[in-house]
Amino acid sequence: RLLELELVLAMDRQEIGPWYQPIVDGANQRVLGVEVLARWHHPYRGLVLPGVFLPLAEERNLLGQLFTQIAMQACTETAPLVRSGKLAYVSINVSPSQFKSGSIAAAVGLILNQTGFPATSLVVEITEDLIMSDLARARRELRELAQLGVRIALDDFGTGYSNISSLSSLPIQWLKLDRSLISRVGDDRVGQVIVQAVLQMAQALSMDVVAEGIETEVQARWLVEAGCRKHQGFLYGRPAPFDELQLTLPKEI
Ligand code: G
Ligand code: G
Ligand code: MN
Ligand code: NA
Repeated sequence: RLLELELVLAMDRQEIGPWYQPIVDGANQRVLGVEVLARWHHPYRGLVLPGVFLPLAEERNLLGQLFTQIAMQACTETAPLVRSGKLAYVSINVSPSQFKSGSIAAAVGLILNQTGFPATSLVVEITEDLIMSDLARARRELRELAQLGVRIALDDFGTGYSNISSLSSLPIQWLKLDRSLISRVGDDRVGQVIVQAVLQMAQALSMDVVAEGIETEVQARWLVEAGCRKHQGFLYGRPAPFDELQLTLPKEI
C-alpha cells in the first residue's frame, strides 16, 4: 500500500509524465507521429511502468486526473512539432475504466483548448473493453470525441472479442494491430492470412491500420508489401523521453 500512497504524492509532484514511441512510415522510415506512454520517475525506485501504477490509479479512481496530467504535458510539448509539420499524429491511451472518472471527451476538449494542440492531429487510443463494457456510453463518448475533430484508434486489435458489426458503427479511424498478430507475419502462413484478412476488412470499413510491436525487417517488409505502412515497434524505436524524441526528428530545413 506504500506505493499507492506514493502515487498520490507523485501526481502532485508531476513525477509521472509522457514518454514517446515513434510511429513510422515503413516504406521510407519517416516518422509520422508518436504514441504517448506514461512513465513514473520515482525518486528512489527508479522508472515505474504503467503495468504497475495504472491498476493503483484505478483503485483510487485517479485515472481521469492522471490522463489529464499526461495528455496536458504531451500536448504542450509536442504542439510545436505538430505545427511545424514534424509530427502528423500524437496518440494517447485511455483506460477502459476511465469512464468512471468522468467524460473522456470533456477532458480532451479542455486539453485542446488549454494547449492549442491541433485537434485533427490528436489520436485517442481506446480498447475493446471500453466499448464492450458499456456500448451506449462508448457510442456517446466517441461521437463527442469525433465532434472535437480528434481521431479514434482501437488499440490491441486482435486480442479481444470485438463484435465487428458494432465496431463498424462507431467513429473509429485506426485499428492498431496487436503485436501478438504481428509476431506471426514473419514465417507463419496462418498468421499472414489472418493479418491479410484484417487489412482487407479495415480497407472495406475505411479504417487505417497501424502495425504494432514490429521487431524485425522481415515483418516490416511483409507488412509494406501487404499495404500496411504505419509501423510501430522496437525495430524503429523504443519509448523515450521528449529530449530524445526531438533528436530523432529531422532538423529545421
Ligand atoms: O509501453 P508500456 O510498457 O509503457 O505500456 C504498457 C501498457 O500501459 C500498454 O497497454 C499501454 O497501452 C498502457 N499505457 C501506457 N501509457 C498509458 C497511459 O498514459 N494511459 C493509459 N490508460 N494506458 C497507458
Ligand atoms: O497496449 P499498447 O499497444 O498501448 O502497448 C504499448 C506497449 O507495447 C508498451 O509497453 C511498449 O513499450 C510496448 N512495445 C512497443 N513496441 C514494442 C515491440 O516492438 N516489442 C515489444 N515486445 N513491445 C513493444
Ligand atoms: Mn496503445
Ligand atoms: Na497494442
